Amino acid sequence: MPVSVIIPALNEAESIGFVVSGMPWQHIAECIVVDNGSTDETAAIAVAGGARVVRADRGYGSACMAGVAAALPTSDILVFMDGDGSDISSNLSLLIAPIQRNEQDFVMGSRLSSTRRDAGSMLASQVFAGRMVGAVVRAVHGFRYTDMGPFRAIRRSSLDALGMQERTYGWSLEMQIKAIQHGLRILEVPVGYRARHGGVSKVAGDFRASLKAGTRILEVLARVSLQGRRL
Ligand SMILES: Nc1nc2c(ncn2[C@@H]2O[C@H](COP(=O)(O)OP(=O)(O)OP(=O)(O)O)[C@@H](O)[C@H]2O)c(=O)[nH]1
Ligand SMILES: [Mg+2]
Repeated sequence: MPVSVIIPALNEAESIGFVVSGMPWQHIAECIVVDNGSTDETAAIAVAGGARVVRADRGYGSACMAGVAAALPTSDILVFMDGDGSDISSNLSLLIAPIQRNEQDFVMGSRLSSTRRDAGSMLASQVFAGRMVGAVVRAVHGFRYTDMGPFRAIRRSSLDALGMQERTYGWSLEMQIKAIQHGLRILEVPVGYRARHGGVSKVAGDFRASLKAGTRILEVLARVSLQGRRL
Protein backbone atom coordinates (compact mmCIF):
# COMPACT_ATOMS: atom_id res chain seq x y z
CA MET A 1 0.00 0.00 0.00
CA PRO A 2 1.64 3.28 -1.07
CA VAL A 3 2.40 5.73 1.72
CA SER A 4 2.60 9.54 1.68
CA VAL A 5 4.44 11.23 4.55
CA ILE A 6 3.15 14.71 5.43
CA ILE A 7 5.35 17.08 7.43
CA PRO A 8 4.04 20.46 8.58
CA ALA A 9 7.07 22.70 8.88
CA LEU A 10 7.38 26.32 9.89
CA ASN A 11 10.88 27.80 9.95
CA GLU A 12 12.63 24.46 10.29
CA ALA A 13 15.68 25.22 8.11
CA GLU A 14 17.99 23.82 10.80
CA SER A 15 16.15 20.49 10.97
CA ILE A 16 14.22 19.77 7.78
CA GLY A 17 17.25 18.58 5.80
CA PHE A 18 18.01 16.04 8.54
CA VAL A 19 14.39 14.87 8.58
CA VAL A 20 13.94 14.57 4.82
CA SER A 21 17.29 12.88 4.20
CA GLY A 22 16.51 10.41 7.00
CA MET A 23 13.20 9.33 5.47
CA PRO A 24 12.82 5.57 5.04
CA TRP A 25 12.36 6.10 1.30
CA GLN A 26 12.08 2.37 0.67
CA HIS A 27 8.75 2.37 2.57
CA ILE A 28 7.18 5.52 1.14
CA ALA A 29 5.94 6.88 -2.18
CA GLU A 30 6.58 10.52 -1.34
CA CYS A 31 7.39 13.03 1.37
CA ILE A 32 5.39 16.26 1.40
CA VAL A 33 6.62 19.24 3.42
CA VAL A 34 3.88 21.75 4.08
CA ASP A 35 5.10 25.27 4.58
CA ASN A 36 2.91 28.20 5.48
CA GLY A 37 4.93 31.27 5.99
CA SER A 38 8.48 30.17 6.71
CA THR A 39 10.84 33.09 6.44
CA ASP A 40 13.92 30.87 6.25
CA GLU A 41 15.20 28.28 3.75
CA THR A 42 12.87 25.48 4.89
CA ALA A 43 11.23 25.02 1.46
CA ALA A 44 14.45 25.07 -0.56
CA ILE A 45 16.22 22.64 1.78
CA ALA A 46 13.22 20.28 1.74
CA VAL A 47 13.15 20.25 -2.08
CA ALA A 48 16.91 19.69 -2.24
CA GLY A 49 16.47 16.66 0.04
CA GLY A 50 13.85 15.09 -2.23
CA ALA A 51 10.59 16.28 -0.67
CA ARG A 52 7.72 17.94 -2.45
CA VAL A 53 6.80 21.29 -0.92
CA VAL A 54 3.24 22.60 -0.83
CA ARG A 55 1.92 25.83 0.66
CA ALA A 56 -0.97 26.25 3.07
CA ASP A 57 -2.98 28.80 5.01
CA ARG A 58 -1.86 29.68 8.53
CA GLY A 59 -2.00 27.06 11.24
CA TYR A 60 -0.83 23.54 12.01
CA GLY A 61 -4.18 21.91 11.08
CA SER A 62 -4.35 23.89 7.84
CA ALA A 63 -0.90 22.62 6.97
CA CYS A 64 -1.90 19.00 7.65
CA MET A 65 -5.06 19.39 5.56
CA ALA A 66 -3.13 20.91 2.68
CA GLY A 67 -0.77 17.94 2.82
CA VAL A 68 -3.70 15.53 2.66
CA ALA A 69 -5.16 17.38 -0.33
CA ALA A 70 -1.79 17.29 -2.11
CA ALA A 71 -1.00 13.61 -1.47
CA LEU A 72 -0.70 11.33 -4.49
CA PRO A 73 -4.14 9.89 -5.30
CA THR A 74 -2.56 6.43 -5.28
CA SER A 75 -1.46 6.65 -1.62
CA ASP A 76 -3.65 4.53 0.67
CA ILE A 77 -1.86 5.42 3.91
CA LEU A 78 -1.01 8.90 5.18
CA VAL A 79 1.69 9.39 7.81
CA PHE A 80 2.08 12.63 9.76
CA MET A 81 5.31 13.62 11.48
CA ASP A 82 7.06 16.78 12.63
CA GLY A 83 9.76 18.61 10.75
CA ASP A 84 12.04 19.25 13.70
CA GLY A 85 13.72 15.84 13.85
CA SER A 86 12.03 14.75 17.09
CA ASP A 87 10.25 11.76 15.58
CA ILE A 88 12.35 8.68 14.80
CA SER A 89 11.69 7.99 11.13
CA SER A 90 12.87 4.38 11.37
CA ASN A 91 9.78 3.81 13.56
CA LEU A 92 7.58 4.51 10.54
CA SER A 93 7.23 0.83 9.69
CA LEU A 94 5.77 0.19 13.18
CA LEU A 95 2.98 2.63 12.31
CA ILE A 96 2.15 1.47 8.80
CA ALA A 97 2.51 -2.32 9.13
CA PRO A 98 -0.75 -2.90 11.09
CA ILE A 99 -2.68 -0.90 8.45
CA GLN A 100 -0.99 -2.76 5.61
CA ARG A 101 -1.98 -6.04 7.26
CA ASN A 102 -5.55 -4.67 7.40
CA GLU A 103 -5.62 -5.09 11.18
CA GLN A 104 -5.95 -1.36 12.01
CA ASP A 105 -7.15 1.89 10.40
CA PHE A 106 -5.34 4.37 12.64
CA VAL A 107 -2.02 3.82 14.40
CA MET A 108 -0.82 6.41 16.90
CA GLY A 109 2.79 6.69 17.94
CA SER A 110 2.90 7.11 21.72
CA ARG A 111 6.01 8.80 23.08
CA LEU A 112 5.41 7.82 26.67
CA SER A 113 7.61 4.76 26.80
CA SER A 114 10.49 6.00 28.93
CA THR A 115 12.82 3.38 27.49
CA ARG A 116 12.39 4.76 23.98
CA ARG A 117 12.05 8.48 24.66
CA ASP A 118 15.20 10.53 25.21
CA ALA A 119 15.41 12.16 28.63
CA GLY A 120 14.30 15.79 28.43
CA SER A 121 12.71 15.47 24.98
CA MET A 122 9.23 16.11 26.38
CA LEU A 123 8.27 18.56 29.09
CA ALA A 124 6.56 17.13 32.16
CA SER A 125 3.56 19.31 31.26
CA GLN A 126 3.29 17.61 27.84
CA VAL A 127 3.38 14.16 29.38
CA PHE A 128 0.79 15.21 31.96
CA ALA A 129 -1.48 16.82 29.33
CA GLY A 130 -1.36 13.68 27.19
CA ARG A 131 -2.35 11.50 30.13
CA MET A 132 -5.09 13.86 31.38
CA VAL A 133 -6.66 14.30 27.96
CA GLY A 134 -6.36 10.53 27.45
CA ALA A 135 -8.25 9.93 30.71
CA VAL A 136 -11.04 12.36 29.76
CA VAL A 137 -11.33 10.88 26.26
CA ARG A 138 -11.59 7.42 27.76
CA ALA A 139 -14.27 8.53 30.22
CA VAL A 140 -16.33 10.14 27.45
CA HIS A 141 -15.59 7.92 24.46
CA GLY A 142 -14.33 4.64 25.88
CA PHE A 143 -10.89 4.43 24.23
CA ARG A 144 -7.68 5.15 26.08
CA TYR A 145 -4.94 7.14 24.35
CA THR A 146 -1.79 7.89 26.31
CA ASP A 147 -0.46 10.67 24.10
CA MET A 148 -1.36 13.29 21.48
CA GLY A 149 1.89 12.80 19.59
CA PRO A 150 2.37 14.02 16.03
CA PHE A 151 3.77 10.78 14.55
CA ARG A 152 0.81 8.71 13.32
CA ALA A 153 -0.49 6.77 10.34
CA ILE A 154 -4.04 6.57 9.08
CA ARG A 155 -5.81 4.82 6.22
CA ARG A 156 -6.63 7.55 3.76
CA SER A 157 -10.24 6.49 3.22
CA SER A 158 -10.73 6.51 7.01
CA LEU A 159 -9.33 10.01 7.36
CA ASP A 160 -11.53 11.26 4.52
CA ALA A 161 -14.58 9.95 6.37
CA LEU A 162 -13.73 11.88 9.55
CA GLY A 163 -14.50 15.31 8.04
CA MET A 164 -11.59 17.07 9.75
CA GLN A 165 -12.14 20.77 10.39
CA GLU A 166 -9.59 22.04 12.92
CA ARG A 167 -7.04 24.46 11.45
CA THR A 168 -4.94 24.85 14.60
CA TYR A 169 -2.97 22.65 16.99
CA GLY A 170 -6.27 21.00 17.92
CA TRP A 171 -6.06 19.00 14.69
CA SER A 172 -4.23 16.05 16.26
CA LEU A 173 -6.79 15.56 19.02
CA GLU A 174 -9.73 16.10 16.65
CA MET A 175 -8.43 13.19 14.59
CA GLN A 176 -8.08 10.99 17.68
CA ILE A 177 -11.60 11.68 18.98
CA LYS A 178 -13.28 11.41 15.58
CA ALA A 179 -11.44 8.14 14.97
CA ILE A 180 -13.22 6.68 18.02
CA GLN A 181 -16.57 8.22 17.07
CA HIS A 182 -16.35 6.73 13.58
CA GLY A 183 -15.47 3.28 14.88
CA LEU A 184 -12.00 3.08 13.35
CA ARG A 185 -9.74 0.25 14.47
CA ILE A 186 -7.17 2.10 16.57
CA LEU A 187 -3.81 1.01 17.93
CA GLU A 188 -1.21 2.89 19.94
CA VAL A 189 2.38 1.76 19.50
CA PRO A 190 5.38 3.04 21.48
CA VAL A 191 7.72 5.21 19.41
CA GLY A 192 10.93 6.99 20.25
CA TYR A 193 11.25 10.74 20.63
CA ARG A 194 14.20 13.12 20.72
CA ALA A 195 14.71 16.78 21.46
CA ARG A 196 14.36 18.85 18.29
CA HIS A 197 17.39 18.62 15.99
CA GLY A 198 17.83 22.39 15.82
CA GLY A 199 15.88 25.59 15.48
CA VAL A 200 13.20 27.15 17.64
CA SER A 201 10.13 25.58 19.27
CA LYS A 202 6.75 26.78 17.96
CA VAL A 203 4.73 25.16 20.73
CA ALA A 204 6.03 23.30 23.76
CA GLY A 205 9.08 25.46 24.40
CA ASP A 206 7.17 28.73 24.11
CA PHE A 207 4.96 29.59 27.08
CA ARG A 208 2.40 31.73 25.25
CA ALA A 209 2.17 29.30 22.33
CA SER A 210 1.73 26.37 24.74
CA LEU A 211 -1.07 28.21 26.54
CA LYS A 212 -2.78 28.91 23.22
CA ALA A 213 -2.34 25.34 22.01
CA GLY A 214 -3.60 24.02 25.37
CA THR A 215 -6.70 26.19 25.15
CA ARG A 216 -7.39 25.00 21.60
CA ILE A 217 -6.99 21.39 22.68
CA LEU A 218 -9.55 21.85 25.47
CA GLU A 219 -11.94 23.56 23.04
CA VAL A 220 -11.59 20.68 20.59
CA LEU A 221 -12.12 18.18 23.39
CA ALA A 222 -15.41 19.88 24.33
CA ARG A 223 -16.66 20.71 20.83
CA VAL A 224 -15.85 17.46 19.04
CA SER A 225 -17.15 15.41 21.95
CA LEU A 226 -20.45 17.33 22.01
CA GLN A 227 -20.85 17.17 18.23
CA GLY A 228 -20.33 13.43 18.41
CA ARG A 229 -23.14 13.10 20.94
CA ARG A 230 -25.50 14.92 18.61
CA LEU A 231 -24.64 12.60 15.67
N1 LIG B 1 3.31 24.44 8.30
C1 LIG B 1 3.25 24.69 9.61
N2 LIG B 1 3.95 23.97 10.46
C2 LIG B 1 3.89 24.29 11.77
C3 LIG B 1 3.12 25.35 12.25
N3 LIG B 1 3.32 25.41 13.59
C4 LIG B 1 4.18 24.41 13.90
N4 LIG B 1 4.52 23.75 12.80
C5 LIG B 1 5.37 22.56 12.71
O1 LIG B 1 4.77 21.60 13.55
C6 LIG B 1 5.76 20.81 14.17
C7 LIG B 1 5.58 20.89 15.68
O2 LIG B 1 6.05 22.15 16.16
P1 LIG B 1 7.19 22.22 17.30
O3 LIG B 1 7.71 23.61 17.34
O4 LIG B 1 8.18 21.13 17.09
O5 LIG B 1 6.33 21.97 18.59
P2 LIG B 1 6.73 21.07 19.83
O6 LIG B 1 7.11 19.71 19.33
O7 LIG B 1 5.62 21.19 20.79
O8 LIG B 1 7.99 21.83 20.42
P3 LIG B 1 9.51 21.34 20.60
O9 LIG B 1 9.58 20.77 21.96
O10 LIG B 1 10.40 22.53 20.41
O11 LIG B 1 9.81 20.32 19.53
C8 LIG B 1 7.11 21.32 13.63
O12 LIG B 1 7.47 20.55 12.50
C9 LIG B 1 6.78 22.75 13.24
O13 LIG B 1 7.63 23.26 12.23
C10 LIG B 1 2.35 26.10 11.32
O14 LIG B 1 1.64 27.04 11.65
N5 LIG B 1 2.47 25.74 10.02
MG1 LIG C 1 8.72 19.45 18.12
